Amino acid sequence: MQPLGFPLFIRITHLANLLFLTLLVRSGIEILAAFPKLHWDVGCQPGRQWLDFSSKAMPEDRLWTSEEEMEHWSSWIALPGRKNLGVGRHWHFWSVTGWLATGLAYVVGLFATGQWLRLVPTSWAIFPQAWAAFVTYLDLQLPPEPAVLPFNALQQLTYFGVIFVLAPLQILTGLAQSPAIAARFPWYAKLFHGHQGARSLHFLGMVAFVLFVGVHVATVVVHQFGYEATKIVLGNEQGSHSLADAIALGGLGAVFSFHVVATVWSYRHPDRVRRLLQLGVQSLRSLLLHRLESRQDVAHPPTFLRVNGQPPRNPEYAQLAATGFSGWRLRVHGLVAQPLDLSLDELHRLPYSSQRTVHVCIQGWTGVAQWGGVAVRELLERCRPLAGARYLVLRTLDEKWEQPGHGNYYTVIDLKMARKPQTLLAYEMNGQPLPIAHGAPLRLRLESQLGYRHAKYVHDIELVGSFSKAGQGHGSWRSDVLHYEDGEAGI
Ligand SMILES: Nc1nc2c(c(=O)[nH]1)N[C@H]1C(S)=C(S)[C@@H](COP(=O)(O)O)O[C@H]1N2
Ligand SMILES: [Mo]
Repeated sequence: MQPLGFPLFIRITHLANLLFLTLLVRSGIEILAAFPKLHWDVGCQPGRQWLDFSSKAMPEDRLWTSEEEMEHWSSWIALPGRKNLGVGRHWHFWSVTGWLATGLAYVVGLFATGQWLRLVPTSWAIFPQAWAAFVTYLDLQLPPEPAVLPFNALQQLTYFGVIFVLAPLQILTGLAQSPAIAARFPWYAKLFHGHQGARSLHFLGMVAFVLFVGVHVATVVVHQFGYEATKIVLGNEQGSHSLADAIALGGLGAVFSFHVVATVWSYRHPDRVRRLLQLGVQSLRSLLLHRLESRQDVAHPPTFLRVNGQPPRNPEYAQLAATGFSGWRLRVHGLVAQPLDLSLDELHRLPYSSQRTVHVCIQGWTGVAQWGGVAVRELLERCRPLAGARYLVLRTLDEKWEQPGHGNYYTVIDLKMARKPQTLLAYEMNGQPLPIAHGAPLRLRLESQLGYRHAKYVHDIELVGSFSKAGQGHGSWRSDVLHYEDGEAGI
């Protein structure tokens, strides 16, 4: 057999892989900073985390929100760093798309060129050989250069494990954290012990990747940097060492510069970054996920549920709350044949639905609750949307006093999402009237979507043809202000 060198496709995919992996790690750390704790259980009960990256204690004498648990991490480890979950997620999803394309090109290339032989062990002898190499390393010696492969049995086994076991596991645990997938295929999330199990395993996989890259680079260096680098960069051993070193350093420099530009640009123009990074990625996501309908009927009993978004403090809301919401009304108007104006009692007389579901906050925590109320489709049947109606803008009594100047909290859903059976306006939680902290008197439940779309304190629903005039036009308050995914829910 011919010695297997380092063909061009392997060299190019290595460089692309290095870029995407480092972007994934940094943006992943940014996402972790938004809820810097790891749990195994769906309830994320404070104190029950198995790993904690935060020393902050939450106050016991007042209502705190999950946003206060976020950590501010440096750009040296997080992309972009300093509490930028929204932009960090755009980088993560953009990079994972590039990383998957690179991985696909690599694996197709391996099998198309016969190079798969370099990775896929074809004899059981690999195990004793790998052990022998391991023992040699422990003696601080280098194993002998193998004849056919440019690396030894231990390296081969590790590479095989990384590409065919670790990488697929990262993909599968990543998918299990999508609320749309977990809501439609609850059995799938259960394979990983639910969202929190998947999140914990995804973190451990990231640590394994970082260790692998570190050890991989170190072994290449100790196996005589000049010799290996010449092979890797120029594809043969005859080329000039200094040229090879220059190209290798140039590649590393390009990856480093990309990170610097990405970080600075994320701070300066987060909206442009979102627009650019969502190109293609958003349509792919919508194509894969938008059709998925929540079918949750969770057996797990209700758990602790964090609060996110403080209750409103405006006098109008205070007065309604003081009278048990007796003067409160829900208006449904806009492009409808029959506008509605309902009191809480009238809502209670409409057909009742109830569902027990997992709430998934974009920050990473989850919890289980039983929600009761009126399905949005019941309201649609009564108001009869006109032909031009495409979206529902759900407005709230929440002026967001914590971050003034951005208008009231709101969210946009399209008619298709609105008609899904588990799209619910809830006035009950766990069999009790909805508490103020969780959105009294009425809040949206959108079981295939992230928590920030589930507007609390809803009092006004407008049917529109376009939502460009709602808020700043990005489809939700947190998309406007925190650069979360834009468009209507589910896009
Ligand atoms: N009015 C309003 N609704 C809101 C928010 C908010 O800040 N204001 N936060 C959202 C976010 S990010 C989450 S995770 C959920 C949390 O719901 P809970 O507080 O009932 O647990 O509410 C969503 N609805
Ligand atoms: Mo959230």
